[in-house]
Amino acid sequence: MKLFKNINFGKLKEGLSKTRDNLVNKISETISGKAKVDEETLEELEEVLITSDIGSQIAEEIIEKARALFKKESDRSVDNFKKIIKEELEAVLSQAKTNGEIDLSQKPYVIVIIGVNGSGKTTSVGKLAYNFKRSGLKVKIGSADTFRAAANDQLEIWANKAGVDIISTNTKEPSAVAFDTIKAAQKDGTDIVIIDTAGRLHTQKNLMDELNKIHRVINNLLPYAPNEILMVLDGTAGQNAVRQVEEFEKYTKPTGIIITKLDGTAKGGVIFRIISEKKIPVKYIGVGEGIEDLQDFSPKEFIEAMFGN
Ligand SMILES: Nc1nc2c(ncn2[C@@H]2O[C@H](COP(=O)(O)OP(=O)(O)OP(=O)(O)O)[C@@H](O)[C@H]2O)c(=O)[nH]1
Ligand SMILES: [Mg+2]
Repeated sequence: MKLFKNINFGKLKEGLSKTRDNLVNKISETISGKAKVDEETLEELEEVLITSDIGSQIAEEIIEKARALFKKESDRSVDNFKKIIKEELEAVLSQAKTNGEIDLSQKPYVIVIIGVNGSGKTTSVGKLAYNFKRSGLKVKIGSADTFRAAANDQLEIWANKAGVDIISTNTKEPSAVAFDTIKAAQKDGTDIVIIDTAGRLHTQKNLMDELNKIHRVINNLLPYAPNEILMVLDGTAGQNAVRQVEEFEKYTKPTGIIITKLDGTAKGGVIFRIISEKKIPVKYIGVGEGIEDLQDFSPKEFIEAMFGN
């Protein structure tokens, strides 16, 4: 079946306004008033792109492409250049696209949420649960952040808001919580299990190993699971977000990414680098703190929202 469809274009556009200032408006400023995009302008544009978080590799590729297409004088219009940039950026975002399907032929479908401290994991679990529930699915959340004392209370608030069950255990063992959640899900025919985990840094080896233990326990119960390991990245972290994925990949294999806090940051351009360098699909984006503020990610709509006036 199809995943939920939650794209509020206005909210997306509003959320991306600072990223737009940082990227699109700077491009416009560089080329405005010019009749044609000449070599000097292309070099200026390359600099703008490089300093905008999309990464130097993508910046260079775009400029090369423009140069190649600008063989004819008549092609070098400002509008044409904008069109090229839009197409190229959309192509970058489409490099790791999913069809948005989830396979519920085997239930429960299990999603494990991972990431560094404070990236927005628990909030995203709440928002995801809400969206799945709204699509008519039976959802259960596993509170496997046994590290932080208040974590369970925070997740419980989200579970209540979303109107879904939450499983927490008194034990201090995250994998035991995952075990209990899946057992409970099997018993009552739950469609989707979402496991929240504690924030961790790659330098905390015991915590990184613990992630694998959670996966093992899930996989022992359900040989096809976990279906998804979603890594949550804080969009305001800019280039650091790419590094976080690289470090986590040494221990586990994220199948998808959620980028949070894209509202209000100027660093949203990092999404281009993450996709082009890591080739991991961005599944959802967070554009606010509210329960409705998780959107599924669509390259086309993201680009339209970013370039829209
Ligand atoms: N503006 C904005 N804030 C967000 C978004 N997602 C999460 N936050 C905020 O980020 C902060 C941290 O969110 P949490 O969900 O607690 O992060 P976490 O990854 O679970 O944190 P730990 O469990 O401590 O590692 C909270 O204040 C959230 O409200 C988002 O998309 N936009
Ligand atoms: Mg948390």
